[in-house]
Amino acid sequence: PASAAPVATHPLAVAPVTGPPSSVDGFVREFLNNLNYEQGVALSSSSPNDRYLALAYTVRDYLMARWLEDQRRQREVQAKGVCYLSAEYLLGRQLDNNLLAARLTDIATEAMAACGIDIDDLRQLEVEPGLGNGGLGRLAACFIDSLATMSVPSTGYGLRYEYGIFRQTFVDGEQIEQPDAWLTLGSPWEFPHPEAAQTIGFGGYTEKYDDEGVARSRWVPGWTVQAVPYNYMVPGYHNGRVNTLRLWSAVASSAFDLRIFNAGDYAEAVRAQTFAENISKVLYPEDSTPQGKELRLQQQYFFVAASIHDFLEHSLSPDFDLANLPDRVIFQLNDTHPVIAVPELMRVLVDEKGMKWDAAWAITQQCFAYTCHTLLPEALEMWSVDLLGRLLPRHLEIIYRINDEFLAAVRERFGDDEMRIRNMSIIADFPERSVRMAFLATVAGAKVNGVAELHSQLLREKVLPDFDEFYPGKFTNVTNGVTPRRFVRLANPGLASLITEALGAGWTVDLERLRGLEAFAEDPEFRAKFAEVKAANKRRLSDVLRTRDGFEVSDGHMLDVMVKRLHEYKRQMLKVLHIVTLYEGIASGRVAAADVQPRTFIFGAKAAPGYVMAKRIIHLINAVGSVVNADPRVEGRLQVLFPPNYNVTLAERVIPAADLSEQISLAGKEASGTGNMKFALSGALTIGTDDGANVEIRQLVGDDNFFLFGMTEPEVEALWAKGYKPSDFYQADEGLRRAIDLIASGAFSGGDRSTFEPIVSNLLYDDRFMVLADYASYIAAQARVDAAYADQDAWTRSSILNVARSGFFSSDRSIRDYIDRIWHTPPVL
Ligand code: 9GP
Repeated sequence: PASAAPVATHPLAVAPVTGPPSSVDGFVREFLNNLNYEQGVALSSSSPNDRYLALAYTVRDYLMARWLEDQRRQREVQAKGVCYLSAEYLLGRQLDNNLLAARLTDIATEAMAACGIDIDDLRQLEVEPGLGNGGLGRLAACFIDSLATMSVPSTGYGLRYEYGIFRQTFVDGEQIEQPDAWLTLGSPWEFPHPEAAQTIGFGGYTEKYDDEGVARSRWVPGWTVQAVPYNYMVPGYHNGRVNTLRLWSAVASSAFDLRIFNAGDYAEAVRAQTFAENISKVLYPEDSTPQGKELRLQQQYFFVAASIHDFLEHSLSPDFDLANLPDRVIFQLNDTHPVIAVPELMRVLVDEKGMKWDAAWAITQQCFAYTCHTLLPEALEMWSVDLLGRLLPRHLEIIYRINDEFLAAVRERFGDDEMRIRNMSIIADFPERSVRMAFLATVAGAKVNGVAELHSQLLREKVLPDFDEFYPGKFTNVTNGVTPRRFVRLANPGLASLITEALGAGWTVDLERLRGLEAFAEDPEFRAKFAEVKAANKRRLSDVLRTRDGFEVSDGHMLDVMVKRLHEYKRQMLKVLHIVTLYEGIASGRVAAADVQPRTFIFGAKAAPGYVMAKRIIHLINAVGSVVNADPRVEGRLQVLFPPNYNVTLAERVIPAADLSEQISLAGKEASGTGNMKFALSGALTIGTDDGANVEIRQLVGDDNFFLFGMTEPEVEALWAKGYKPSDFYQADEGLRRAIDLIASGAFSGGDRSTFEPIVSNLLYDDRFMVLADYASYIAAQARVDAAYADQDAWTRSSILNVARSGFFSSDRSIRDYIDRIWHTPPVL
């Protein structure tokens, strides 16, 4: 492995920081060089993919000197930095982001034009790396963007899944999952470093031994896998900084068994190789089977162990005293997925570096911090002791000891309160003996944070109350944020220009400046321009959906958008009931189509492959769409569109076009949401519950510019306590009855009543997420939306105020909060 000591001794060892000349001619030269020497083709015979790759290489070349310089500086300065450990990074396309960061967009566009190439055609070729499921992965991508833009020394660590989140298609309205082979044509943005591979152990046993009179433990793994790092550039915006994202790929320690191969058993010969490489094969494999669970734990340990070793070997000077580790690094645990890093660091410090347990534990407790992203109990991971002991026997011993000492401290403080001890134990006894990873993270972390004010409060009060009492000051909040570079500058260029015209440049890195737009909300000329930007964004979306999916978006409709993972708690069902209610009114003749506000409803959502109810809801949305869109009685005034395979690239088109943002989870269930922030920053008005970051959005944009509905979290609790009977709500509300009856009648399933029966009975007799209880309030809020939309000018004013007051939701502000409250890692300028 490369030594941490600076090696660049010759003055030309690092290219000049300025990089290649920033001129159109310079860019063309560099591009043609890459086409010829990297792709091995002439411009005249190059394929579009050759050109895309050569363009990407050229952008890389411009960033390279900065990147190398930053790596050198980070080694030299030895400042405290952040290692962000995350199982997901939902990056989106890289080309535009990197052009923007390096101020190359115009030059590259002109240079391509000079070569007879439309840069837009190349943009479309990029396959986004879908290395995440949803909000959590996209948040990680926003955070590394902000860290680079704010010049904070940091590395993002994660997994390089060969197949990202599945590609969703619909067959007869039902979700079908296809593998996402994002690497087929090669990714020009990654730099593999097989020479820096780490060896990661699994299985085996532990043993005690005598080390010159000191009793010690060690782990003897049963098998190993190689972790090969792939580096990605993470350029800061216009600041000349480039941080690193390092994703690990699994490779077998020995390729295959030549003896078995020669004997003709080809499958057996490569068995070990396949087994090892499965570790980074697919994002979050289905974990409803025991094999799936084991693979997931393997993934988690694989990437955090590789990351910790990588940091210790490559980022510290050779004579570094590990006692000072907390002065050099904070490992941020993004949810429970990387928490196995805690016993791994302990094992390295105690078993490999020979440190005393207490000293190692004191260090470990300062080197980790934990972000919790959920309130759903099923999302707080637990690993069975049986599995953990088999896969990571030494880590299990370490966890037991951490737990013993922790519980002893609890006893000392609270006496032998067995109930409390059982509630706080890192090891749970029921339903099977298992390790509660969120508890381990809380005990080990210097700080624990939730991701919105309400979430952090509920985390303290409901999920981990005993811990909050035991560790005063440990819990804090950092409200999520989103990067304005990708979600305003790139996704919404029309709005970005309008803002710059009004406020000058600078807002892209100081989003609170958007406040300055408040005054413009009162200016009719500005409102007209703003409305034109929205109209243009709708046309852009319409073009995309036409080419991508063959959809025709009707003109003059309100765009009512719900895009997010499909989960019952997010309540896409409530949206469906609203649509069915509107449709039923028209179909029954009680409401004249002409009296209905024309709306296009856009859905985007993937359901976890094993989540049967979520997949049924997808089927229902498509079925409702087919019927509503085709019914002449509707006169085209309602339209339901569900483009498949919602991803970052599509989000960048859908969000800027939206009029109405649906954030309708049951209060107390959505930790934060980040889509809600992107919509508000694009001028969509929110219809939402008092949940997650909606609360803060509403407080900032004001009640007049937000459509609030539904129960509050305490009201939800009170209704549960009283006894919730969804069928009572069904009986009591005629509109609700009609909507549910229409679904139950088979109206959306060709007369077959059984197709959606499970959804109907789930709503009537279970309804864990209280869809029926919030229905009336939701319908009333939608009527307020219609009334407000009727006055287009007033709507535009509200829309401008949403943008003006959402500057708080920049991920730069989140990172500043992390630095102040948790990391204490000042920028290195
Ligand atoms: O469900 C939360 C979502 O509300 C939040 O915005 C996002 C980022 O903090 O994390 C999601 N959580 C997960 O994906 C799993 O815990």
